[in-house]
Amino acid sequence: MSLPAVNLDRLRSDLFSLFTIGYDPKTKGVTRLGFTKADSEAKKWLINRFENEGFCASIDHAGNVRGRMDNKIVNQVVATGSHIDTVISGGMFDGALGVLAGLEVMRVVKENNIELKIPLEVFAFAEEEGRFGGMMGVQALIGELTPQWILKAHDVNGVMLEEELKKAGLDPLSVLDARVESDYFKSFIELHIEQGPVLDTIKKPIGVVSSISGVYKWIVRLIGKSNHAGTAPMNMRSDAFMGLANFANEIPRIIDEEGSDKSRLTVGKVDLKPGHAHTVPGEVEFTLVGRDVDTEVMRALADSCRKVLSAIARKHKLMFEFEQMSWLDPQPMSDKVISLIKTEAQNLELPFEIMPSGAGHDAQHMAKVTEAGMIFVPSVAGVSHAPDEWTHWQDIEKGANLLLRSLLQLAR
Ligand code: HGY
Ligand code: MN
Ligand code: MN
Repeated sequence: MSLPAVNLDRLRSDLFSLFTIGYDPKTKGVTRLGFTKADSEAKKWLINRFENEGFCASIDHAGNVRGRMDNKIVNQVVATGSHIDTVISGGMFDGALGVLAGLEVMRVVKENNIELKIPLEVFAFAEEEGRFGGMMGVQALIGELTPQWILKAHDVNGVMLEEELKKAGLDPLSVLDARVESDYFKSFIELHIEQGPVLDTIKKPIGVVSSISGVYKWIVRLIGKSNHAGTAPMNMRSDAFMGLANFANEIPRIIDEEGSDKSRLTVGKVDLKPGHAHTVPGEVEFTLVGRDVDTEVMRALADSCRKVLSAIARKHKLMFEFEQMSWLDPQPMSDKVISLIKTEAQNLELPFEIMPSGAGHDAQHMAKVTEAGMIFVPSVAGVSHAPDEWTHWQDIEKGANLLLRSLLQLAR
């Protein structure tokens, strides 16, 4: 009897229809930032998809969408899933693949009448992309959030999380009620695109993730003095842009001296104030995201960034301040789940690569409360967080079948 397999057409059709929510024909990308209208619309769409297939779905107090085959009360599940919020102008697959592959696994279990000892649950974790810092949905589930963080959290434009939660119909402090019992999760596997160039370069269809990089996110401010661009002599300026430019030039040296080949420092958003061509910028606010697979290296990077920014502020007669929006530690995946995924890949005769993840994922939080693993599929040219993020359908089918087999191993 042939083992069950996913139906790629169904998965592809779900991916395409979700992609239309928040799609921008100008950029060809999709924007569904956490707790925006597009994000809420996507959650409603997903709940409908579960229900149209005869499954049960709900939104919890933290905005996580949770799908089950029935609404029987259970005290333990095998979980899978990812996120459906996106970055600005993102691609079709980041997060969505893991959630919709989980839905497809449920359809295959149902149509093949597969008996499961432990029920499956599919999650679309809320706000994974860290609009407010961190990965709020999964951190709420595992009980990592505090009332202080919830009430203080804001995005890079100063929009308060509290306000956005209320607009999405959620009570900010009830977010803490989303926490589940620590033994609720028997195990967790997340299918995700690699978002990097490794698998595409070595031409392997599957990555089995060994560990997930840590990530910290700062909002940095350098405050100098606005002044006339024509009259202010160059040596009498407190020019915030020159401070940032000086820091940008220091990044390669910081990584060389304190980092590893897995270290990343990224300035992704810059606001120059007052932002007029004839005015020396008196202030700059920018995001700084640091990453590495080793906590000590992450700390060394952060310390060095702080020291270099202080020195640059003195040199350019600027004030330096920063706010740490989040610090997520690197996390190893479970050896047991890694070897299970490897065995199922061998059974499917899929070549695979054991590899770390440079991107952060919900799995790095699930790994704190249960045995967690991740399956990667290749990103064409390693591109992600951009409209031209792409993964070939054959690879999607292979990754989804490996997810199916691995979950069945855990749930049967
Ligand atoms: O940015 C990341 O690492 C992930 O996509 N949230
Ligand atoms: Mn993701
Ligand atoms: Mn992402």
